[in-house]
Amino acid sequence: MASALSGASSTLDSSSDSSWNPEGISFPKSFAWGASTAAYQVEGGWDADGKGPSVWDTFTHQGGDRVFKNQTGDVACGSYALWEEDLKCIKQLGLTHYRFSLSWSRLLPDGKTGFINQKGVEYYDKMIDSLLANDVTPVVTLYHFDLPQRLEDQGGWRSGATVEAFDSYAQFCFRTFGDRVKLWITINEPYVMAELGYAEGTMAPGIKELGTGAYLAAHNMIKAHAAAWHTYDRLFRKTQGGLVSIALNSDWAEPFDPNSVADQEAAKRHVAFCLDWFATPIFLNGDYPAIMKSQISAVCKRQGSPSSRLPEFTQEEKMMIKGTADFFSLNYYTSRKIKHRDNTHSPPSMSADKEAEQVTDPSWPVATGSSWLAVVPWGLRRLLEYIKDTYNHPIIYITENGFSQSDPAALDDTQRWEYFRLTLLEILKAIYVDGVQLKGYFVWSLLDNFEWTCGYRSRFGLFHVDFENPALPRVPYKSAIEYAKVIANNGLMKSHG
Ligand code: PNW
Repeated sequence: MASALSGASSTLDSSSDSSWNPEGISFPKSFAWGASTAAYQVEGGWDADGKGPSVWDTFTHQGGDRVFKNQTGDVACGSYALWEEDLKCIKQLGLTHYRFSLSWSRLLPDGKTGFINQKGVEYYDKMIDSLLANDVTPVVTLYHFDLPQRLEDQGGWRSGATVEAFDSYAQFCFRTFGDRVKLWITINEPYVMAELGYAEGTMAPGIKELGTGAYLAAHNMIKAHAAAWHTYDRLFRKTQGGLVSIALNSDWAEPFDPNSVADQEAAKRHVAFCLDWFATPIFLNGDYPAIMKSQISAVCKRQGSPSSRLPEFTQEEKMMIKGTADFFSLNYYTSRKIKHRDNTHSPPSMSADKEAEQVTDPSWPVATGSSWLAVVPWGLRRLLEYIKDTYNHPIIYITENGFSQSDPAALDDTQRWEYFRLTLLEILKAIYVDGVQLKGYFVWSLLDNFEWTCGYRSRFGLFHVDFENPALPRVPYKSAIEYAKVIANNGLMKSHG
């Protein structure tokens, strides 16, 4: 093992204090140890008991080779019927927290509160109650990519009507489950939904509007998040005492040539166009990052357009959006090296607006199940420090981090556990050297599941799921067994040899 990764460890540990070895040091008291899933990726039961269709049901049923082998989440891990099996996995790991998402159209089949599907409420009641009975804290995402199809039919995230529908849905969920759920995430990864769902169109709903779709969808998602936060604040915070945030994903970015000012600026833009796009308005000032506003309007001018393709918030909206998160929820997977790229002659798109080109360092290992996932544990530490410095030292939870294997995947995933171990070491440095207020770490994912356009080819689970076997048995990978030890110990054991 050491030999396979020795190169990786040295290039991956670029910290100045690599002599300080935090192995054997405990994580802070009450550190949250979690795993995450999302409804469409695990539940199956796509039309069971009155569930309405979501955009992912439509997208996968349309075929067209947009998903690996035209696979669907119709059955997935069968968690809608097999919740008890998932609970066994959660208990076997000894998780303190479990993050899952509610299927909006299972609760509200047409997306609106006029008709409530009681069977959906019962399913999530059962999950929440049994988690609490086993001392596991539920962390609930309201919306994880699976917009009700009925709302998409009315414009989806390109329409202001979805902002209102989301706020009503959130209010319904807070009222129904908030007596027991104290940690809420409104929207998962608005960046991914906006860019891949509404601009590039590679994910559901498959809208291809390069240059405008992502900005418009993100604009409405930010407003929807803020509205839901205010609804919680106004109607539920006093009685329920919970916290509400939004899960933001980001790469860490390093300049390709550390001595090039152009590359340094491009690396900043890479993070700005992903993380700060949402975090600046929500955590700081209600408005988009200055670097994004100036960059996009400059590019638009060059393209002969007098106005920017980036929408503007009104003064009132800025006041409404500012300060609407009670903690920072970060999903981290990978890092990139970034070069400045002149895009004067490219057609409008967000990637052209950004004028940055991504390069992966060939010395970084890549997760076998996802070509985009270069394994860069120290990038997480840098990103955490950036968040601490930029967003006023917030409380942070890493609500997703993981490494995929490709199907078929061996239960002995020693190499993957090494990636987790290196990541946990970087987290210890972030906490104890950098003073980041990091309160929890959630592995993506509890189970191998439907990995969006990669279908079942890309396995992120701590538990292997045999999708060929109708019983969908869950079996722990070695990583699950090692993670359970870390949780029991509240820290890594000193490695031997
Ligand atoms: C996250 N990309 O999504 C999601 O929150 C999970 O649902 C997903 O399974 C997990 O990461 C692993 O991919 C992403 O294309 C989707 O770069 C796409 C990308 C990154 C993250």
